[in-house]
Amino acid sequence: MPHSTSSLNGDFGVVIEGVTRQDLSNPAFQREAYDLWMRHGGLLAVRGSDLADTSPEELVTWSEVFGRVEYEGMTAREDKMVPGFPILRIGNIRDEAGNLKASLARVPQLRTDDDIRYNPETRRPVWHTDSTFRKHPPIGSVFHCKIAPDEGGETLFANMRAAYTDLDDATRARLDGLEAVCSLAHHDKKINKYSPDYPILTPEQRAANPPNRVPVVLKHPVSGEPALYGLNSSTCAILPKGEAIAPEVLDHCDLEGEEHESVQILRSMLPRITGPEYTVKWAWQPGDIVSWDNRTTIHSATGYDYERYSREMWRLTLLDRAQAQAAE
Ligand SMILES: O=C(O)CCC(=O)C(=O)O
Ligand SMILES: [Fe+2]
Repeated sequence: MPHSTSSLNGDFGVVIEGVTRQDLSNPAFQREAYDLWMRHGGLLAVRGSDLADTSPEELVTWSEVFGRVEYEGMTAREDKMVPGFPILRIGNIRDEAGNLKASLARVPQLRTDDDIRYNPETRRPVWHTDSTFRKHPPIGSVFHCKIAPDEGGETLFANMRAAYTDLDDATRARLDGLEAVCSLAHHDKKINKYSPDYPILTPEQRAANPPNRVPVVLKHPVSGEPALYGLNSSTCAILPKGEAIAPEVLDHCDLEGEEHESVQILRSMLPRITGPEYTVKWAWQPGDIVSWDNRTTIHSATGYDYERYSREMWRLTLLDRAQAQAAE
C-alpha cells in the first residue's frame, strides 16, 4: 500500500498512513519522516495495519531517527518497563496478581472538544513540557499504542511555535528575557497532593536535584525557530534571565511551596495558546506511533473509563544527540 500523508491542523502535525514495520528501518523512509517532523512543528504520527506488532527492537530503531534514546533510569521502574528495553509502559494494565504493569496517572476524561482548552479554574488539562526540571531536559518522546480504550485516552498537542509567533511584539520581547525556574521537589509535592502515595523527595534527593532554569522562549537548536517553553508542574517561578533567585522565591520551589505568582505570566496565556487553532487531539488506534518534539510542542494526557477499558502505551524518551556526546 502506498503511503498517504496528511496535515493535522494547518502546518502543525502530520500523519503518514499505510506505513509498515519494514518502513521503520528503511533509511529513505526515515529521512522523509524526520523531514516531515521538522516541517510540521515536531509532531508526526505513523499508522499502518501491521504496526500493532511492532517489536521493541523496531521501536528503538525508529525512535533513534528523532534523537538519542534514553537508557538512564531503567532499573528504577523495572516492573513498568518492557523487559530489557528502554521502553516505559503507560496505562492501566495489570499482571495476573493484579499488580499494575504500567505507570498510571488518572486524569478526567474530556467531555467535549471545548475541554481541550486549558481551564484556569480546574487547571485541566495538565498541558506541559516534559521534565524541564532536569539539567538536560529530554528533547521529545516516541509514543506507541498497543491497546487503546474504546473511548477517551487521547493525547493532546499544542503548537508552541505558532503560539509564540502570534504574540504582539511587546509580549514577545518581554518573554524573550525570562526564564522558568523548575524544581523536582515542587513537581513531586504537587502530584503527591492529589495522589498521596506518590513519594516526595528526601532531603538528600532535594540536595542532589537543585532547581533548573530554562528559557521561556526556546530557540530550536536545529531550525533556529523560537517557541514558548518551560510549562511543567515543576515550574515554581519565572524570573528575568540570570537574576538570582531571592530566598522568598526559592521557598516556592521547595516542598511546601505554592507556585510563585510570577508563573501567572505563562499560566494566564494557556487558555489562548490551547485554543483550536493551535491544538491537535490524537485519538489512538493500536499500532500508531507518534513522535513529538518537546522544544516546539506541549502536550497533555486525557482520561478514559479506567475500570471499563484497557490502555497500554509504550514510551521512549529522546535526548539531544549533541548534548549526549558532549557529556561523554
Ligand atoms: O498518556 C498520555 O497520553 C500522555 C502522557 C504524557 O504526558 C507523557 O508520556 O509524557
Ligand atoms: Fe508528558
